[in-house]
Amino acid sequence: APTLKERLAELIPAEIENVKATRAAHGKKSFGPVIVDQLYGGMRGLPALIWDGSVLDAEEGIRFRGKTIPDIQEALPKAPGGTEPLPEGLFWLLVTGEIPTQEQVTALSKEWAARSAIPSFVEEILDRCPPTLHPMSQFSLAVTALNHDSAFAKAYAQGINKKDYWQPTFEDTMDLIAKLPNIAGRIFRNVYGDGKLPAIEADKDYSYNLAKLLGYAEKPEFVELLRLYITIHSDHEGGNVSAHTGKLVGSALSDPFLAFGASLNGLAGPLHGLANQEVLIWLRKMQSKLGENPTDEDVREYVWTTLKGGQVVPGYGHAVLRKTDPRYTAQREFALKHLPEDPMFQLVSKVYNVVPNVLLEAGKAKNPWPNVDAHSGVLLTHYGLDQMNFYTVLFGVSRAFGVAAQLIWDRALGAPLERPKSYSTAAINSMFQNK
Ligand code: AMX
Repeated sequence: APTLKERLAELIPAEIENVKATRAAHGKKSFGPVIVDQLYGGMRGLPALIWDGSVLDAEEGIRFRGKTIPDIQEALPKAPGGTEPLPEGLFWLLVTGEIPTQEQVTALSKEWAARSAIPSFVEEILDRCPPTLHPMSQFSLAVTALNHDSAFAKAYAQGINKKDYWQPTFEDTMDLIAKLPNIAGRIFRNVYGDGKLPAIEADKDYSYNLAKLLGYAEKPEFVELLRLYITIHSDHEGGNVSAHTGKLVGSALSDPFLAFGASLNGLAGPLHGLANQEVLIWLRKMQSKLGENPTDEDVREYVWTTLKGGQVVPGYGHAVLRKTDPRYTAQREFALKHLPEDPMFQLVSKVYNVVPNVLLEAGKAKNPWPNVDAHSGVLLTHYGLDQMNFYTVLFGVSRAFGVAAQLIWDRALGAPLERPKSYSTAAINSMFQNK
């Protein structure tokens, strides 16, 4: 069976032809008008990017290469004795559009374990960070610093031919993904522990090794949770802040470490990936105010207080989705299976019964339903990982999968520099003066 790189080499020429044919057939067709409000409104709904790994439907949620979350839970290879998909398989799917064999997934686990070591100067950068520096800032520093050994940057400096860009890009993205557990683990141990880190096991899967570095290898249920977590957080089409940033920065031929470092800085914002931390803080505050077992009415009032204070309810709403996020549902199912009695999970369920109605009543949010971040923190907390400001780092580890897959294809297909047109308000006013 071919390796991932061999399979890619087979797929790329046909995809280059496919894109050519698509552009020849549809290149001059219009998606409809662009209106001025979209320039002021964060470009919502503006068709502007190609992203092959996944497509998001407002009602149905995410599909990875055409497959829903339940589809991939069914189809992707599992760890021995496990029931959740291995993220290795999801990466293979994102990159090739194909479901890998168990053997191919095992080979990927081994390859990532073999590439997992980080340079000692990056360890030193992390060790010098004050524990008060947010884990996401540390994460971004370390990922950016990996650019020191970028195969792409080196090949570019040596004058690589354009048509070969994808090869060193592939090598860099494999290194990037492989090294993230050692970075995340080191941040975790430095900030919350004694800084000592166990070694990655060469014959274990990616999620097991990440769990081990965090100190959770002895909890098989937690390892399963990580497999699910990384799989469902990996990719959410191309327009979200972290994905789009990675693609944008990559379009300048910045190498994958620079591109993904930029993604992480976007993911660290409270309206995006930091929301999982925000949700837990918000729930904790609610618990301390209302006690362990609040009534629906108490929760309702608490939600109204949040809104009246000019704050958002974290974990609710979405720029594209208009229904409950299937990533929320997958986590809820995990909780129903493994921790139905957990008091925090019950609070999350209660919040789920109350918040959408309040948001509807308030009448502003276009989507009153929960997103992925409304649930993830509670699952992690259940197993003892209650260091909330670390949560977005785990989101970042998994978001690398989606960004990496697209970076490889962008270089394989010769994606150009991104450069949309901007206008000033004065220009808009003069342009439409008499119209
Ligand atoms: N609580 C309170 N108000 C909300 C809200 C929420 N959860 N979601 C949206 N609104 C408000 C907006 O702030 C906006 O108010 P404004 O008109 O005063 O500026 C109004 O409703 C309309 O916003 P929208 O069109 O529905 O949402 P959007 O596309 O502009 O933003 C999002 C989407 C996710 C940023 C927003 O719903 C939000 O702030 N949610 C809470 C934070 C969160 O959970 N983020 C994580 C999203 C998933 C992810 O990226 N990881």
